[in-house]
Amino acid sequence: MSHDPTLWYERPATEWETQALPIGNGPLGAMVFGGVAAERIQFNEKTLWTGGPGHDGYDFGTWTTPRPGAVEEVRRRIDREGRVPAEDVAAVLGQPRIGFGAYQTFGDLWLEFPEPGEPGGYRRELSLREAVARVRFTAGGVTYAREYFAANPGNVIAGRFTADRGGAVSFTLRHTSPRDDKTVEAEGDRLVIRGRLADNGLVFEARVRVVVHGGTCTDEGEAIKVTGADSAVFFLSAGTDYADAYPRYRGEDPHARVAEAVDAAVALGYDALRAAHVADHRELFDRVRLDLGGKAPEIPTDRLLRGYGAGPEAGDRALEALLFDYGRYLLIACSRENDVLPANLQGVWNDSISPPWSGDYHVNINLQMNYWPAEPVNLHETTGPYDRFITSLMAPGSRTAREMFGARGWVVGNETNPFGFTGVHDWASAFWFPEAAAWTTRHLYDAYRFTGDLDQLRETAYPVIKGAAEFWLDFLHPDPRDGRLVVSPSYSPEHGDFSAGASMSQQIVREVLANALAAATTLDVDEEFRAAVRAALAGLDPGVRIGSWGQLQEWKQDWDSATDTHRHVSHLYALHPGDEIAPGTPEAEAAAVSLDARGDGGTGWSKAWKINFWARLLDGDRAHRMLSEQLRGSTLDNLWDSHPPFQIDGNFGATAGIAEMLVQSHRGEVHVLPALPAGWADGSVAGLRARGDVTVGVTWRGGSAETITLRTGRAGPITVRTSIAGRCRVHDDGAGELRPRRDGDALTWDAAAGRTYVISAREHVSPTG
Ligand code: FUC
Repeated sequence: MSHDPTLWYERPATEWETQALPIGNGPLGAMVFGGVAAERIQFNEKTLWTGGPGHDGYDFGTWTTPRPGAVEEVRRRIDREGRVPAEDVAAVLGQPRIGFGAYQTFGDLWLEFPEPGEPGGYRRELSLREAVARVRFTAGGVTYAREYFAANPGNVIAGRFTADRGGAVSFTLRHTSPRDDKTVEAEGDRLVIRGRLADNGLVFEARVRVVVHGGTCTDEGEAIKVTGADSAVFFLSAGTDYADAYPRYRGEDPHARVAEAVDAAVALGYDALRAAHVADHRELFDRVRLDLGGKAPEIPTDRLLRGYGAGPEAGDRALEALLFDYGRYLLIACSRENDVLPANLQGVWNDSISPPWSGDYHVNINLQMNYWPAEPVNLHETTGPYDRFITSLMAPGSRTAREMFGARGWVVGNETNPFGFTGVHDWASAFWFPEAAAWTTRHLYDAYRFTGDLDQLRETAYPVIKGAAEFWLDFLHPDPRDGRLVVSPSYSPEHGDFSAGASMSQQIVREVLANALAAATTLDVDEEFRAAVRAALAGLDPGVRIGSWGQLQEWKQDWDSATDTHRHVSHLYALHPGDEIAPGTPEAEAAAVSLDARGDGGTGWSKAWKINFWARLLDGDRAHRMLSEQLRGSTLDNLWDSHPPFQIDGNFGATAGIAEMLVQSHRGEVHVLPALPAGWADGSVAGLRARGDVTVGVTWRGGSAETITLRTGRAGPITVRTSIAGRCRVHDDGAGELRPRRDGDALTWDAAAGRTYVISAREHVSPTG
């Protein structure tokens, strides 16, 4: 059966946010509208940002004048009074934000076609497997077809216009944007958009070239005019002189790069470029395949979404699987190994010069959530720009650590930009979160757990993790109440008062210290540092407490309200994304009490987080309920997640959550179908990744695994937890039938590298097992 997950619609998009369809290659993104008489292709290049060096007074968020003793003053007040309003802390430690900047649209390409007459048979679609957007309709007896893709090889966006009658392709192509700090020139088959952002002097350039078959192509003012062609194609590339290099953040003029990319695409030709693009995309996309037992009914995606929960069961399953695939598609489209910047709050897509939250990098959950699915869904390559971005924060972040906190290591606050903003601003409920640095390094260590790549751990990950841990070695504070080491000032993201030792603060610090210690031990380096980390861990307040109504406490004191439905469920960090709280423990039960109290509502990303929480609690039905809440209340017609407004983290959180329902790998075991909901009775998944360098597939029927396939990248003991452990056979493709150790639901054996092990259910087990 061919597997071609597709979003499709019967009308052109009229709204950017809810209807247009995203294509992207990492650095470049575009939104396709599919208009009949006028096609709009809004596009982006991920480094086109205002703010930073070049903007007058940019200070990286560090204090413009030293404030000796300011942090200690807040600490002392917290020691005395227990809790301090966020506004009071911001008045002492905050400062107005200068030159933070915002992610910018590059503008729109408009293609105006001669009025074709009333269209019939209109279809607009996005193939997730090919990463190609298509539009097709018939008008005046002619069938018109257009398609668009963003190729990572060659770094161009391409479009093709065809008709089934010769000479029927005519249009005028122009560029518009809300900027006046640019020029647009057309010359022959070329359009050049070039300028320097008035805000910070960043140089930007985009180029388009049009190639026609038959007909003519001429410049006309600031536009290109195609007349009477059999078919036409365009190639677009764009860039800026941004470089991910502290302190100037500037590199080469983009001109040569952009011109070469477009000329190379013209020389290669549309068909060859398209073939290279599809192959490149499918190498990543085809690694995973999910079937929830629902063949997609022939219903357009917007109607499928509206009918969700009320329509045919098969449609619901198909939509859930489509949302999962879409998360994988979007991650590939907005974060690639050759990208300069990671996926921002909107991935790479933004039609505005003042997008929500600047289209920035919020690091009190959102950027991290963007990358939650990457390892589990076998897209390690997409994490390159994330890891590099975190690493690049060390230079400005160590200055901030020194100047504001008097600490070694490095730090970043609640949100950051591409220009090393590692300090503070003065929005009281969101200005202070130095734990963010430690949290971002979670991926660096976790990637090692997935891949087992020691070189990467040694060379790239460890120094960054160590730096984040070192900061806390210097900045932890003995709590006068009990002598335990606490974070102070501590602020549970965007919620409540400042205090000492909020649960999330403690859980994150514990994790970074534990990861730094484990990494240093594995690499056999830094004895002294290891001793200091061990001592800190021994003295650290645990940050996991069960409160008076059975809940997990959000703060060290029992201040939680049972009627509070705040979207951040920060105190459950140790359950997810952390792994300190294991299912079946009293702490896990308390986490469930907290989750019940917070309810099933929230912003898009908050619902996505709750899918993951319930999956970790092994409650597949609740995880499924959260997935349906997200689909019903926080998903737009183009299946983008809505905060509201559009924010891409929820897409990635949902994809991660679905993966987490199917395969988990925490605390040293691969757990297959840990949280399968009743509604997913039959299905299969292939290509998911588990920690320990294992690739996992499973088919299930009647809610129970039939066949589990494990491909091991490395030799070593492996433990697999599955409900069929007591009635299964294990087959090794190298050595035949295997006799694993059996302990309840767990099977353990010594795996060889590069083998495939197949666990199959059988109805009767012989007494010897
Ligand atoms: C966090 C959240 C908000 C929003 C913003 C971008 O601060 O609390 O809901 O998602 O990031």
